[in-house]
Amino acid sequence: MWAELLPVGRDAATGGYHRFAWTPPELACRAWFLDEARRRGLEVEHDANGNMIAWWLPRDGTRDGAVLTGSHLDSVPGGGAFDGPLGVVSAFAAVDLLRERGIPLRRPIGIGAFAEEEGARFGVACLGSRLLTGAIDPARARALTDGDGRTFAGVLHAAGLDPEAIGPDEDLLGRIGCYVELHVEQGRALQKPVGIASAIVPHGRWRFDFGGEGNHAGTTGLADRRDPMLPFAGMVLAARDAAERNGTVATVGKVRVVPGGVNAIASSVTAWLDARGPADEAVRRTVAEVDEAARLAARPHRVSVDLAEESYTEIVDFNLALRDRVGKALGGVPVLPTGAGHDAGVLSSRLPAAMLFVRNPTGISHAPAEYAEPADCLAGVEALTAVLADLACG
Ligand code: HGY
Ligand code: MN
Ligand code: MN
Ligand code: MN
Repeated sequence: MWAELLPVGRDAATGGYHRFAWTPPELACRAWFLDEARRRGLEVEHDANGNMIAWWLPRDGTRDGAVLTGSHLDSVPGGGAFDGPLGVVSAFAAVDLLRERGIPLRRPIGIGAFAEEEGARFGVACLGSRLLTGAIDPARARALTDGDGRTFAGVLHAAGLDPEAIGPDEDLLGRIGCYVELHVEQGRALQKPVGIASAIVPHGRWRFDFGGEGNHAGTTGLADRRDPMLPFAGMVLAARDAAERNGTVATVGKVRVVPGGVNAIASSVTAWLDARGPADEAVRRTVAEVDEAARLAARPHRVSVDLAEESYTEIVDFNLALRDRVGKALGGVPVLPTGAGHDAGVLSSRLPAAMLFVRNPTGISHAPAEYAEPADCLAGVEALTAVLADLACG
């Protein structure tokens, strides 16, 4: 069960998962979510942004002061099996344990599946929770496009949602007392099966657009070229140098070359920079230095450079009171910061949020080698059950 949490969208050749928001594999996971909720008699709420919440409500019908848990179902391209689904599957398993153990429910427990957490399709990380909390302008979100030029508005419409209705949901937020997300560890720090997040470091992603001139690879002399691949190459190398200088991490993992022909000089190159680090200004300095290097490399080739910030999250220090309470419920487990962004980080701008991590022996994430031992996954379920029991039951 744990090793193949949700075998949907798995590439048999690489073992990687490809579950972009609102594509068939992720839609299949959405259908799985609804089925799991239905099997448990949980009422599912869909907000206008594509987020889903399966509610276990107390007998007296209370809807306020809810404890929300869950995570996301989408993945990065070629992602691992656990990032996202582990939090959702564990939430259903924790509700099952609470019920089996007859622990009386005092406050609603919601199991959330947030939309487009990875931002792999439309470019903005945690798009669903950013819309829910008002952290992104709905008009900007509607206009976001995927690699095939489809707009987010168009995809929502095709999924039966009204693109004009997206945006903050104050009624839903007002009903939630806190959010606790369980997630596979994305690194290799945990020596125990379960840990707690202290903070999420500042992190963001920027898009570089390099504009050149398409031409024939064989008949165009070097002096006549405006090749955007050259400043792009400079930008990639500059990202590593800037990260080393500033004590941050910077990654260029996605690039789009137009037209992408072996024998055609590119007319344009779009490249994305992911930069993160222990302090806001170090991340900002990293990006500024990459931008400067890209422009310097572009000048002799008469290539244009445009830089756009796609999403940025400042440091998230998780709510201390909730973090300590979760730690107490678990009887003391390691507390550690993370360099990975999560919906819990976005939600923490509007309500107390906490994160539980389940040990990852490979330390690898966003790749097929991402892993968590079944025994550690079960320890994660027991931990989430204990936290939910403390916060919502008894
Ligand atoms: O990119 C991240 O840090 C997260 O895994 N979405
Ligand atoms: Mn991820
Ligand atoms: Mn995740
Ligand atoms: Mn995440």
